[in-house]
This record gives sequence, C-alpha cells and structure tokens, in this order.
Amino acid sequence: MTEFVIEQVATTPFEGQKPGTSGLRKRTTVFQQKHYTANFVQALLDSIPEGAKDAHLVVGGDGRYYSDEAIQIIARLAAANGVRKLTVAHRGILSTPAGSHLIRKLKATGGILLTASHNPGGPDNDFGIKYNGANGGPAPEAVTDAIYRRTTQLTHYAQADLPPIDITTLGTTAFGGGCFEVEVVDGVAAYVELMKSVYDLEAIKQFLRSRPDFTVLFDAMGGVTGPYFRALFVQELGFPADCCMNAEPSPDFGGHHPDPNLTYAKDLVARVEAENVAFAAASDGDGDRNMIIGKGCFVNPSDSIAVLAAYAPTMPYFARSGVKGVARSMPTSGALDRVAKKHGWPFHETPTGWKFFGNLMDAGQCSLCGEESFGTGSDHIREKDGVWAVLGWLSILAAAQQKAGPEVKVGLKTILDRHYAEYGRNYFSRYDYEEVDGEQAAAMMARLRAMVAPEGRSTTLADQSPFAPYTLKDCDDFHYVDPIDGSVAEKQGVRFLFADGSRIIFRLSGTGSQGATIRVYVEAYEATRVDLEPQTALKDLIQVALRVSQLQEFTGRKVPTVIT
Ligand code: VG1
Ligand code: CO
Repeated sequence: MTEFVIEQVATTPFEGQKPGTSGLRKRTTVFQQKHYTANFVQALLDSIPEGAKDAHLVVGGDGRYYSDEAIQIIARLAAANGVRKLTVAHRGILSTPAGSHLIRKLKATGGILLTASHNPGGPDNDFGIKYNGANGGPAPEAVTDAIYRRTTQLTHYAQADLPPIDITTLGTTAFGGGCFEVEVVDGVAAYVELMKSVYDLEAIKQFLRSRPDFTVLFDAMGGVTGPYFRALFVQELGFPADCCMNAEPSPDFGGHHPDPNLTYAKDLVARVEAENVAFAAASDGDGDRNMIIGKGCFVNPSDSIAVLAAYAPTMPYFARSGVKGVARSMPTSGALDRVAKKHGWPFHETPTGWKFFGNLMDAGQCSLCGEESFGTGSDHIREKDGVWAVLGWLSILAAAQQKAGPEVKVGLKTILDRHYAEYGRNYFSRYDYEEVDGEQAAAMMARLRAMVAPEGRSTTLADQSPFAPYTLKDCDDFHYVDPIDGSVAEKQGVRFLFADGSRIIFRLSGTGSQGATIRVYVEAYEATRVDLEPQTALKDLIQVALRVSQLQEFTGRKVPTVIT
C-alpha cells in the first residue's frame, strides 16, 4: 500500500469558472493552464453537499483529449481531500448515461464526468468537467452556484503525491494505508445489463428476424458510444459488425463535431440516402444525445419523445413501473403535451437543461422527458440517454410490427404518420447562430427582454404589426419554480405566444465556449395538414422571428449555422 503526503498548493482564482447549462466547458488550452483544472476540482470537492470527506465518486467521460491528465489531477486532489474511493471507468470511457447509472447502482456520493458533450474535442477545441450528484443527475443550480462561488475565493488546493493511476488495468489499488482506494471498472457492462432490463431485446430480435429488409446504420461520431453500440447492437441484437460508423472513441472524435444533427452528421445522412437505410441513428460525444433517421425520414426530437411516451406502455420498464408523468424543456414542441393529455399523465414544462428533470423524477412525478436538442430519456437514470432512445425506437418498431401483422412492413414513417394522424403535428424548427459576437447577442436579447418586460408589455401587445400575420397573445421571459423544492430559475428564454398556439422563442446557449450562440425556436401546430415540409410550414413564422428580433441587424448573420 502506497503512503502519500498531502501538499497545500498556493493558488489564485481564475475568472469565469462558472458551470453553464451542463458543466464547465472551455477550450482545452484553458484547462491546461497551471492550476486551472485543480482549482475547479478543489472548488467542486468543497461544494459536494455531503462533503468530500469519505465520499465515493465515479469518474469517467467521453475520452476526449486531456481526460487522462484530468483523471490524475482528480485522483491527487480527491485523496488529499479525504475522499474514500474513486470508481474510475476503464481508460476513462464512460458515457454520460452510463455514468449516471453507475453512480446510482454503486450508491456513490456522486460523479465527475469529463466531457464537453457535443462540443468538438482535441488540443484546439473543448474540454469540460461536470458534477453529478447522488441521484445520478447533473448537479442542481444551488450546487453549481456554490462551486462557482468557491472558485472565486480559492487560495489553496490540497494534493496528494500519488503515483500515476493506471486506468488501463481493471482492479482496485489502495493508497495511504487503505484510506483511499481507486477501483478501475468496465464502463460499459453495467449499462448493457440495465438496457436488457429496460427493454425486451428478444422482441426486437424477433422483429429483425421477420424483416431481413430492415437495414441499419449507427454513427458514434468518434465519441464514447462506439463500445456501447457494439455491445448492444452487434453482440446482443446481432446486427452486422460494419453497422457502426466511427465507433472507436477518439480524443478528437476523429476531427468530427460530435453533435448528432443533420448538419454535423452529414456523412451518416448521405449514406442513409445513398444506401436506402431503413433505420439509422447517431449520438453525440458523451452519448446522451441521439438522432433517429431513415431513408426519406427524419424524426424531429420533439416528436421523438412524444412517440416514445405514446409507446411507453408497450415497453417492459414502463409496464412495470407505470408512467408517472412526463416533462419537456420549454422550447421543445408541444407534441408531448398532447400525448400526456390523452393519457391523463401529469405534465411539466421546465427550463433548458437536464438538471431540471431530476427533482421531478426523484419525487416520482416524471417517467419520460425530452428536449428538442436531440435529448430523450427516462427515470431509469438521471441523464438523457442516446442509446436508450435508439433501443426505444427499435422497440416501438417491433411492437408496431407485431400489431400490424406480416402483411404490412412497418417503418419509421409509418410510426410518424400514424402519430400525426392521431394527434396532429407540431411543426418545429430551431435555428442556431453559432459563435456570434457576445456583445451583439447580448444587445439583441436585452432588446427582446425589454419588449416582453411587464412594464413594456401593454405597448408590445398593442402594436401587432411586427407579428403579422400572427396575433400575439402573450409574451414573457420564461421563469420556472421547481414544484419540488421551490427553487426559481429566471430568464430562461424570451417567448412570443400567438393566438393560434404557434410560438417563437429566443435564448442564448449556455454550453458554448467561444462567443455566443443564439438559438431561435419556432413551432406551429396543424391538426390535419400534417404532410408539409417543416421549413415550408414554418416559413412565415421564421420571418416573424427574424423581424421581431432584428437578428440580422444585430449580428450581421444572414443564415444560421445549423437548422434543425
Ligand atoms: C444545449 C441544449 C440543451 C441541452 C444542453 C446539454 O444547451 O440546448 O437542451 O440540455 O445543450 O446537452 P444550450 O444552453 O447550449 O442551449 V449536452 O448533450 O451538450 O450535455
Ligand atoms: Co451530450
């Protein structure tokens, strides 16, 4: 057993160590500055609600560049701060959902996830650190605020002179006469077991056997999900080994921008069209996002969570536990609301970011939830879950095929068409303007906020001209009072709500690391005209959004970076 000596290292605070929508994300070079990562880890350890002393923390991430160094720093600081045990994923490879599960399964105090999620990685791109609590979910704002406050006050951090931790070999190593332990575990196995209990994989296999025409393709985008895809789709479900693209986790995601949308997953989209692939999916760097597509068919994420909820009763996990309620983030379309209404399920609308779903799930008020940003999940863990969603869609297809019988060949489009026929269609689109000048973006938002502020509201509502042909019914800056703990989140997005139920929403991203990203969300509901191309259906509304916000005038941007 290795003894260790604890050193108090003098340091000074760094500016801007403020966790955003999901953890602290900065350029890798920023994290590489002397003391930068150690400062943040010390502030994090100081802010663990249960205290760092005797804590058990899970550590892992999407394997991006600088993760190995960060794991060593975390181990040295954890040992010096009285942490009892670290459970570290083999080679650091642990998807965000698998991390959430491991924390829950091991009843750990929490976990430190090393990821900047869908942000590109590598020496010239982003790194990130995020804390998840004992429920497996992203730390609530009270904790992230405490971490930030602590970063502004630090004068020292404590570090133990541990030898380098070998994260390539499974097993436990004890240090300091047994007062500190590091266990390296397989980051994939426990998650695979969980999925086997959530879904009926046998039913999916039976569907696949009955449909040899059903071709598939999965894109891990060089991120963490490759090993999970292979374990579940190739080994368990028996898909051919070459059905997984970019399946080797790579420190820079093979140069990809690991964000599963139509723009950044264009290689997958091209192959789906060229090779007539019936079902394809991509996930982001840390495996919590998913995109589902097929030949000629794109599943909008807002529809995805609605359809998953509608089919939930056919899935073993929900058949066992029931659907206790559903939730979506505010900008996500209202498709889910309609399913909730039909089934009489409690429904919640939360601000953007998964941390707001955790309280609802812990209180037994939410079983499924989703965000328009390619995030879907359920209370099997406390993070959104890309692989879960892909299996969910396979399980939907299996259930629908079984019901339809051998005469009909069920595909993604069949499922969506039936859903729209039953519920109508919430057309939805998001325009992202990435890396806009920060001051210009702030000025645009400030003007919008002034328009919807209660004191200015009467004039805004009186002058309807910028909104034509729509009639403005209400507008506000979304705020949320958590029904479980009463905490309040202000300024979560400027909303213009129209008389016919359409909406336009503006907010700034809280996950970028450079400049500002403006997100514009538009939504319109059609009860019967469900076959339109979304950009056509939303054309007028998008024009209204650009006119009302003066986005082009403020930013000089004529076209968005990404359209979803
Ligand atoms: C974005 C999405 C949000 C998501 C967050 C984290 O945040 O809009 O819905 O929860 O990313 O996703 P923002 O603040 O940039 O809009 V992940 O996969 O990057 O952890
Ligand atoms: Co992610």
